[in-house]
Amino acid sequence: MTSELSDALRGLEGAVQADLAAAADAGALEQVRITYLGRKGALAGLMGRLPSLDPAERPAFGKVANEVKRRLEESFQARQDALEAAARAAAAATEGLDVSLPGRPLPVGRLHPSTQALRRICQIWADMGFQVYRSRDVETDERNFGLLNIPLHHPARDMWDTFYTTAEGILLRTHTSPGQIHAMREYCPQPIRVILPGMCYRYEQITARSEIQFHQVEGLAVGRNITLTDLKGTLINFAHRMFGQERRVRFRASHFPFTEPSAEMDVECIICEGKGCSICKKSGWLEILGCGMVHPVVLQNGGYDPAVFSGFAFGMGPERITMLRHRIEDIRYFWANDLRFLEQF
Ligand code: FA5
Repeated sequence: MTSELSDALRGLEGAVQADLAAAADAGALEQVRITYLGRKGALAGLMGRLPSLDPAERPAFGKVANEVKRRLEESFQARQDALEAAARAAAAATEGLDVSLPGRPLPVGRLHPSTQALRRICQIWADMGFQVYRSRDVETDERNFGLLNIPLHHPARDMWDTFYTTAEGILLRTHTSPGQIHAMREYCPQPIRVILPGMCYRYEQITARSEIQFHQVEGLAVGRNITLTDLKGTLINFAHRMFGQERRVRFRASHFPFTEPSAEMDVECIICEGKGCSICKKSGWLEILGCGMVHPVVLQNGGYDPAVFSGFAFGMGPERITMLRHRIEDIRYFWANDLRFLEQF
């Protein structure tokens, strides 16, 4: 009985191996599994005959049957792996990789509108030979005011409401003009052509037009024979490149303690084309910067002999310029960190 069953097991094993080798796809393989290894398959049928054996013969038969079962399952798994690998290789050879499917879009960030304006301004001045000069945000009272010809208790200080620190004589710069002194003292007696972009701070009432923190871009040119004509020609060139070649500009006399003479520069209103609207207060003009010839006292404080050297300087506010270009009615949007605003640029 035992040898008959053992022979049957060996015969079954041979048949399974032959059928596995012949199975050419997943369907045929599944058929082999059901026929031989399934719950009602041939192997289960043979093992079901175990109870009919003499009890003494059962352990030996059970051992052989389990070994056969394990070998068949391994063979089945190996054949399945081989068929799957072959199917993948065939698909890769015939179908290739489909790169035409659209990818999943990634959210892309963008530059802050102030950064965009700063880069545009720096680019235009770079084309005219002005290098960027970085100067500190935390300044001494002397450089922010004194060396710029604004002595202590001078009424001109009222033009710049100031954040003072608890350290005596140390403040947050109210404008980028103290950078003029740093640049002059570093480069003297060489000629200078720099722009100084950076953040300024003023202890002011926050309104739609005024923030307590805003950017300025200062400009400074020092050399021999620099005249008011150079100042005007350079700034007109800048305005035309920034706002359009056909845009009219004008200079109005003004006062800054560190320039003499001083002026403010207006561009024709870009909203109403000079006709007069609420943005330009019916004047047709918009102020974009303050400027002037560097005061002899400031030249001297920078180390230059005003009898030999002259220069011009200017200071503009990129946020105000951006507001004009994009008709932004409130400066507070710039630092409010609201994506609905930022995503428009
Ligand atoms: C000055 O700060 C001078 N230092 C400019 C200057 C430099 C004149 C060199 C001559 C020579 P003013 O205070 O006008 O000037 O400021 C210059 C620009 O900074 C303004 O035209 C405006 O664009 C911007 N600005 C001033 N205050 C604020 C504010 N509170 N919020 C936003 N922008 C401001």
